Amino acid sequence: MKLAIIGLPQSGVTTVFNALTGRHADPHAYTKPDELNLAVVKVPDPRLDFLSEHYQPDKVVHAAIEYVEVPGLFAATTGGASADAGATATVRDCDATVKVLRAFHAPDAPNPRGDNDPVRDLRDIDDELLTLDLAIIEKRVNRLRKDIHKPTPEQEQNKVELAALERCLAALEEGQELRDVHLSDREEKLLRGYGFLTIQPCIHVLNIDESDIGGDIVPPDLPADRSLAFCAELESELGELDPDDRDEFLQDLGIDELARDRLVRMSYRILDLITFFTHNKSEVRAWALEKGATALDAAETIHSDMARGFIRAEVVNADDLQQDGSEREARARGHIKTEGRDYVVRDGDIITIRFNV
Ligand SMILES: Nc1nc2c(ncn2[C@@H]2O[C@H](COP(=O)(O)OP(=O)(O)O)[C@@H](O)[C@H]2O)c(=O)[nH]1
Ligand SMILES: [Mg+2]
Repeated sequence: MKLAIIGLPQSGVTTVFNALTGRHADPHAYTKPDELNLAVVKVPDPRLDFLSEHYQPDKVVHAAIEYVEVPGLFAATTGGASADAGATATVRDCDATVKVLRAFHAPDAPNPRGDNDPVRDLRDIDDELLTLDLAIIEKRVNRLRKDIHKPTPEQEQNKVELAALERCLAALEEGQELRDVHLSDREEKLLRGYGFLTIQPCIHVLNIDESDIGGDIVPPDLPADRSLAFCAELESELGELDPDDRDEFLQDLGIDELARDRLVRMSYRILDLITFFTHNKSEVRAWALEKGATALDAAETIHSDMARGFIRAEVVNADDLQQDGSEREARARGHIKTEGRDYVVRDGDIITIRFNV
């Protein structure tokens, strides 16, 4: 799963990236589209600590979420060049977007728009994303309208696609995002390849001044369950501290949890992900999986061979195992189950796939 970090120039996109990764990408360097900042961020999970204690493996591997910084998408908003196709394609390829909105003051790095107005900035970002989707759909709809009467093997499918795209087109022309257009499973599959930008779930990051930490600062126009406020510059410095020293700092600053961890948890939630675990002698590992996925999907996530040769899954939930204290006790209480390929995985399941290839 991959999220694109985007925002207007000088809103702190690079600094948010640094806060996420503890990396030191130079905020002043121009990043070319072919040299994108890409980060793999661990998903914190207290159950992994228990499992590591319990199984004593050589290695513990966290689930991970990827973030890619996509600069230059909205330079035109502040008088620069319009978005290049490469940058847009990178965002299309992602599963969700993180929109950075400027709410900090910095005399040595003034807001190119003069004043801070995160709600205005979000509106401009969304308008631009909508325009990019509109351009693709208009082109495709015009093509299909011309060709739809030709009796080709794809004619039936094209009719379904055209009908869906026409609904999307009408919605965009009304200023509605594609996220809010109802699509059937078939339509959704047919349109997936276009990578529409306004269909992606998104998170709003309000990049605030250090002095505003802890304040009630998120404007009411932003959806509270998909918005975070933090000071990216401070958080990027916190990321560099030794974890042992960090907690005291955080307390003094009134910060409950690192922005990185908050953002990863929110990413998990908006992408509708759960975690399952695997273990063997050498490794305990957490994996991200879409909610509603089956044991077979879990097997596929680990290795395609496991899915191909799937026989059964042995499953115990980490919470049960922790309460029961041992495998033996978990078995006695019926908490270790044998499941088939269609079993719907629950968050926290420890899964052992039996397979044969
Ligand atoms: N005071 C303050 N300055 C920041 C913050 N975040 C970014 N900056 C500064 O704002 C400028 C633009 O940040 P940058 O991350 O390069 O923005 P980008 O153009 O969106 O990638 C830089 O000079 C940063 O040091 C912040 O939270 N507080
Ligand atoms: Mg930048």
